[in-house]
Amino acid sequence: MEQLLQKIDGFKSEINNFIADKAEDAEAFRIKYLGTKGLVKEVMGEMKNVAAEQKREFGQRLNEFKLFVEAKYEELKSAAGTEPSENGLPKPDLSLPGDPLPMGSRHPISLVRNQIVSIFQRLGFAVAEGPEIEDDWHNFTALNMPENHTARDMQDTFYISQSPDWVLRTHTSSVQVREMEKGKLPIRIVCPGRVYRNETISARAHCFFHQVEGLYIAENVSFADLKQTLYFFVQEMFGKDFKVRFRPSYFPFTEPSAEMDISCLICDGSGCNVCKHTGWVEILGCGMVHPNLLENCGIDSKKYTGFAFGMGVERITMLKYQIKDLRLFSENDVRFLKQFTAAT
Ligand code: 2NL
Repeated sequence: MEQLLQKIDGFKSEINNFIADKAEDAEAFRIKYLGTKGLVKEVMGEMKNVAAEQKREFGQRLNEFKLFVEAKYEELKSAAGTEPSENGLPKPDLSLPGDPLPMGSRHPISLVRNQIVSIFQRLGFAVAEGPEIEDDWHNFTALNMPENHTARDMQDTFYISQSPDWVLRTHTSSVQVREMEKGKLPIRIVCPGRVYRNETISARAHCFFHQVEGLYIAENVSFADLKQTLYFFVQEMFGKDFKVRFRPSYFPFTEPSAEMDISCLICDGSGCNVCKHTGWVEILGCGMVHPNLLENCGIDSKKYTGFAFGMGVERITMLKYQIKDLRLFSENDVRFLKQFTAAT
């Protein structure tokens, strides 16, 4: 029996040194030591050759050995990662946690556009969207900018080379024209979207940017309604600690027209680079819808009046987050993009 026990101890050190890199190695171990023709079965078979008075002790030692081999097998299996499956490939361990996916964040332009849109939604404005490739009528002519109108020169336009009648829209006013043409009144909409202008790319200009335009047409809509709507908007957007002013301006689609400024949020009106030492920053353009536009779209300009406004989302985002270069918005540098987190 002594000899047998020594043999078992020899196997123990062999077993201890067994290494399984793959699931197949653990399986080879199982076959070699725990299989029907394996070593454990073999030494168990020695029982019959052991003297009767030693059977009890030998049995105990054998049992210990079996447990030792089984424990080692479990260890090798988990070290090799997986149990072998019928097709020989490692079985996936479904209890393991998944690979972590890095959390993305919304683009700052999307965040601010959503914020602008939701402020107007709370005032009862619906959202309207339309095509980015527009015909001349919806982008220019209907908006009081007929062929040869000087305002067309103000915006360098991308024309579709196959047809001079098609352009990349230069503003989302074209979407509002489409809504007016439907003839369902009153109209109270905001139109967010991407627009295109043929500009040389720099810190302050890009060949595409984003706008939110708004339009309200009903009976008896006045300039006072316009002012109050926009007061509400800037207060919701920027807080309440600043001054607001309207300056007379010109747009072909509105009469009268105005631009809205707020006192500079950076220097509180005392003068800095952001406000170019004027104390004021321009936020948006607006005005009363020109009667020609209403008539162009089949709306009775004697019965209905309306106001409209338009703002650049990049401009508002730059003010809000003090971003100095427009190009950051389209370069997709994650070091820039991951700094923006918000619920919307
Ligand atoms: C600006 C100024 C403006 C409008 C857009 C508009 C649209 C229709 C009728 C009348 Cl359908 N007006 N839009 C009006 C005034 C200003 O945008 O600076 N945008 C970035």
